[in-house]
Amino acid sequence: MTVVFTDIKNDIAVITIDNPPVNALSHALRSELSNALEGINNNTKIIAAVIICAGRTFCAGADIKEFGKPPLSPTLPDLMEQMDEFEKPLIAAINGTALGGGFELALCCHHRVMDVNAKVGLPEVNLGLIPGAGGTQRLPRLIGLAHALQMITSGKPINAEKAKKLGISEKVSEHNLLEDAISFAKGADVRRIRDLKVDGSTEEVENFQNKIARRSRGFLAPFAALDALKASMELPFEEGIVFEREKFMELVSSSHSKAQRHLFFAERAATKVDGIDKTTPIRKINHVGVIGGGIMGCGIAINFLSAGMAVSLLEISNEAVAAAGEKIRNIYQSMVNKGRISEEQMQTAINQLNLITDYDGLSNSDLIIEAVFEDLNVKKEVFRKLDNIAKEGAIIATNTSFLDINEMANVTTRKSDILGLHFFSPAHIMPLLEIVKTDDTSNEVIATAFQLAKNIRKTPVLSGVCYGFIANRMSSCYGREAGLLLLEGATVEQVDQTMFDFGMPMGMFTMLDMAGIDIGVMARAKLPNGSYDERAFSIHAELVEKGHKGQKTGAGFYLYEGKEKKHNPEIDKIAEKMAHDFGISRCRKTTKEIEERCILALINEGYKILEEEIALSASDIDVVYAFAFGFPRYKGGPMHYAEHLGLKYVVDRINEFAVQYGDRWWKPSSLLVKRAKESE
Ligand code: T1G
Repeated sequence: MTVVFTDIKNDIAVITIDNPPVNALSHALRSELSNALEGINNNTKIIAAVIICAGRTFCAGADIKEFGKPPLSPTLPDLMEQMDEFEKPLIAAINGTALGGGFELALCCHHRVMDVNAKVGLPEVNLGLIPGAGGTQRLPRLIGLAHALQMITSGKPINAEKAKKLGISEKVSEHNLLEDAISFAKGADVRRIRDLKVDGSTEEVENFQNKIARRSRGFLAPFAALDALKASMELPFEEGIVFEREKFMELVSSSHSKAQRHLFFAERAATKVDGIDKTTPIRKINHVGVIGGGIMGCGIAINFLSAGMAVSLLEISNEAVAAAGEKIRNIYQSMVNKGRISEEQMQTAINQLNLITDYDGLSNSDLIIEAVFEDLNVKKEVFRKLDNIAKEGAIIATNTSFLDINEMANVTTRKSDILGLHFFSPAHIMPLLEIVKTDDTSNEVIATAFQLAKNIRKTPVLSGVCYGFIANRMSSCYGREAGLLLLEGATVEQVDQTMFDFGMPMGMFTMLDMAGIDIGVMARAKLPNGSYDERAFSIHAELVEKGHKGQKTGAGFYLYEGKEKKHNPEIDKIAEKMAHDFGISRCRKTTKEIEERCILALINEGYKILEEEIALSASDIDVVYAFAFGFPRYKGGPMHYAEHLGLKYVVDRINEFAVQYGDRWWKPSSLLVKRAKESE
């Protein structure tokens, strides 16, 4: 299939790239573009050329699927070099998102004309890479080091207005991009970015290193990008290009980049569900009802308000609903204060909010999400009421994070319209949305939920019904091992530091103190005896009994004095007493054991979830854990990490733990054992 077309308009050549879905710079595209450029260069009747892309976007980068395979010529750097030697003015006409290699290709053109809605960016760090086709050498020459540092280490694209301000593009096209690019080409000259000097200093790079240290902790790519940007100042252009390429080749075969590329495709694969495709009807969701004005209810409402939908938020009294309104307003005001949104955007969103105290106010809602207290009977009562007042075809959802949604659906007459939409706290920030289907949820309702997730910019993953679905069910196993390790002699700080060093945003006990230890204790109190390890959560229960619920009470697994977090000696005493009561011997725990107990517990439970078909795929589980709990993306998620460790090694370690600690929990999933054999 041909993907590059050349058309001559008077004395201007128009090269159209058409390689759906995102004009990725595959080998076929590179070869055909190289041939087209050569032809135009040798055609004396042509004075200039425009490169434009068909479809929704300019080239969105190198073809990620080609990474890890033997490079085919012309490679992207070959093509860039050819474009650098192009003798006629070359104009890039940019629509959609020119990203990575696509933006680097545009930087090899002599001028750039951008559609008013277009964006440009170098997001390679999100794939564990650095720009590998000249981006780290050309961008700082064009816009200065400071802006290049920001764009390349954050990976965030910028819009046409900002790109014009920075001098990336010389024209913003409001209406007809091709015409504007052709008319620009008529008067254009040959201007090579490679000939420019970098405006900046090496100190800037060092200062920037400190600035990104915290947010890029554990990642390789952002720091490799700093080295390449430093080289852009210290080395001549050609040597800088060689330096960049060496760094790129190191990264492309690294486990970090393999893991981050895995997550890139896993996130997209999670939206593909058997039985659901473009023909599956999707319901229109213009008006959303939210029941419960607590932290979760308000966060959920903000997602829909920010996406331009009307929201009715219901609470039991005028005081309570007014307080919820205030909470939402304060969250928006802090977004304005941080410059994330404009005053006007805040007002537009808040104007869509309707505060109510009567269920009848939800009778026209297309979707109703309940976020009331986590009690099955309370939720069933809400579902009964909604069944009476909701209009036909309305979707009714629960934000429960662990309760049985089938039981909620069974009290209604519209079971196929019921599902779980499980947001993570803070709901207006955390990217993951666990879509939980019951035994009866229709494909139409599931498809509508996936579309909705896209509209509110969430990363959706489908889960079946079980206690805690995918996310919290796995977390409870990690939490179990963390609790047992305290009884066996590890300290709170040791367990948290180990998991922090592993790459988690924080340790289990810091997370529990932040979320509130009482939430888990209350949830477990409703579980049948023996369904969880009481020993592992005995310290949690003791703390809550003493009124120590975490940060909100100034004491939990740590003591809190203002922002300061301190060791809580009470924990050591409780742990010793509980260990004695349960007959658990105590000794010094190694970091290796702590890490493996916590991570292998996650992995084993992941395989059980897969076995029970609660999750559709291992990569879905990776997306859940990376996007809900911040599992280090450069490790790809627990299931990808298990492959990295080697499944045989994982099974052997689990069996060793079974010998040491019993096989109540350390029984390898049969699917894991089977996969380990296959992998051998
Ligand atoms: N290579 C291969 N496939 C790609 C791709 C790419 N670069 N980008 C997207 N796809 C596939 C994607 O998997 C999906 O496939 C379909 O296209 C639609 O994507 C040398 C080293 C452009 C903003 O990091 O950010 O250049 O699931 O669902 O939501 O320096 O795709 O349908 O089978 O995401 O509209 C740098 C990656 C590469 C950009 C569109 N580029 N892409 O978002 O659609 S590295 C990137 C995106 C590089 C050079 C280096 C987004 C998008 P399928 P989609 P979307």
